[in-house]
Amino acid sequence: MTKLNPELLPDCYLHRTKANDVARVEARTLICTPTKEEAGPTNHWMDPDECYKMLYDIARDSYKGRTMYVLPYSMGPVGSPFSKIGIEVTDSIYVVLNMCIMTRVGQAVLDCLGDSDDWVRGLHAKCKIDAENRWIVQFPQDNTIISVNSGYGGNVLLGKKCFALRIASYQGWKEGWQAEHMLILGVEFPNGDVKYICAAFPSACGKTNLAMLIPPEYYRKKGYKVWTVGDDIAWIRKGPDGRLYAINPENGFFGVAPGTNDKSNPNALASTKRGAIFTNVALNKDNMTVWWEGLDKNPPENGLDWLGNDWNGKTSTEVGANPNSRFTAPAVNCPCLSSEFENPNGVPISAFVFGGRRAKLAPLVYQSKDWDNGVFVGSIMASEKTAAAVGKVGELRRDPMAMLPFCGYNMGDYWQHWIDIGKTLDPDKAPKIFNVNWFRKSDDGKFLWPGFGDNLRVLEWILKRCEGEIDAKETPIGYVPYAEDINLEGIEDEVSRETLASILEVEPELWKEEAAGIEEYYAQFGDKLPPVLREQLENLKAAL
Ligand code: OXD
Ligand code: MN
Repeated sequence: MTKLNPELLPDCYLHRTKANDVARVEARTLICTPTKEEAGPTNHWMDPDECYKMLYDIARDSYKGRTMYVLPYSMGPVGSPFSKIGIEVTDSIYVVLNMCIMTRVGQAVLDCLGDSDDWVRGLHAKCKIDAENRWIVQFPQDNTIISVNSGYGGNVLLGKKCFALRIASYQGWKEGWQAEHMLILGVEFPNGDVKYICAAFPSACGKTNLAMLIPPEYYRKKGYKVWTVGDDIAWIRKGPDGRLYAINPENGFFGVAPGTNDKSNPNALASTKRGAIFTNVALNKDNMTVWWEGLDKNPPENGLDWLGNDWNGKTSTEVGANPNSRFTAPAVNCPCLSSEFENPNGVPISAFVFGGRRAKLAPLVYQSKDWDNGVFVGSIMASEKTAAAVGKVGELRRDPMAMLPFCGYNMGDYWQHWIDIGKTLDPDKAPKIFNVNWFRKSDDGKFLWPGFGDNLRVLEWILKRCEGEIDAKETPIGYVPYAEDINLEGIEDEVSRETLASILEVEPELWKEEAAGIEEYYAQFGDKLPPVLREQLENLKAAL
């Protein structure tokens, strides 16, 4: 690790992983349940006994001559009724330092745990960072995670994706709560009321930007504010008043660096100014600061690229930072961190929002007809692939609730769990469920919606719908806004009413093709597909 400029970036470090080890590896991420059916068709599976043997054979002796670190950590505020404890054993100081940012680590956790056996076992061994022997393995029934031959964030910070999503989703299923790949934000209205939204997007769809949204000037002047509770994961339970409450189990942000700048996300940038770790970005050797594509127009001339090679950002045709380079930043640094961040009882949720990257088809926003229809809307999420996971960028993949790589059990059972949760909620108290698509493009490939801070205009419509304050147009897919009901004040030059109307359009012909795609996707779940979702699909087809 390279220590960065102590004046400009106090207590900050740069770390480079091996070139073969820069992203999560889904093909090598396993859910080891006693039967393959428990893991389901969307997870990679291996027999647990066979897998333990394989992993111990790979890792045996790999700690010899190295330092072993033992990290007791809490996901969620220590002692909160939502929180869970893990212990990670690792031979990587990078893991230790990152976990100290991303989770709550230390003696208080052990004091809280006492002699309880309710903790998640995590074993990480860097071994030789051999891509052919890299495995990220969850054993949900054993509360155990084993990760070998990687030193990259999402594969080795076991509290995050492995525990807080894969193991926790399984725990939530068994215990009646939910672990979701969702940001949590609060919108403060001029009268001081704050309403909370949980939103799920596939990796690198601007989730961190939305979580830290800066209201457009027009809204700022009126007194609107947005507060960040979490940018990636939400743990959700029913509260004593019958509403759903969410906490962010993490304590920091593991954000995608490229594209993060003063305009796109000043709050995230501010969060990285102290006590942060940068992974696989470029180094400016003159002042020992960091740089990535999209930070500013001033790449270092005397730099090192993410591989550690000499790099002149002004003349080189190669990128300086890996497209999936990251910052690990303490949540407390974030200027818009919610005052409820440490609230052990979480925040009440008004709306769930699902989203994805679709150049066509999905309108800017629509509201599901009811809870079950909302579960359907989440289950059919699809997005054009990004750089956060290994694979071809741009191709479409279905990513239900953005949980495809993170659901620790059969996706069919997971959908049924959503439906069952809905049955326990009074419809007046249940969050309303929406879908958004910030990424609609014109035929010549231009984005039609400005996105970023202006997404607040859509959140405002969503929250008005939750309060029953505004009408909407019923369509075969759900309720769509009337174009005049989305506030365009301040961006009329950028987005005309006609353009807005065009991205609110529901085109039955395209949706019929989509329904055929959903049918094909659903087929793999066989009997595990909840009957409610099959019915929802039939209803959609009939309505189209
Ligand atoms: C992430 C991801 O890193 O979803 O948050 O890939
Ligand atoms: Mn994520």
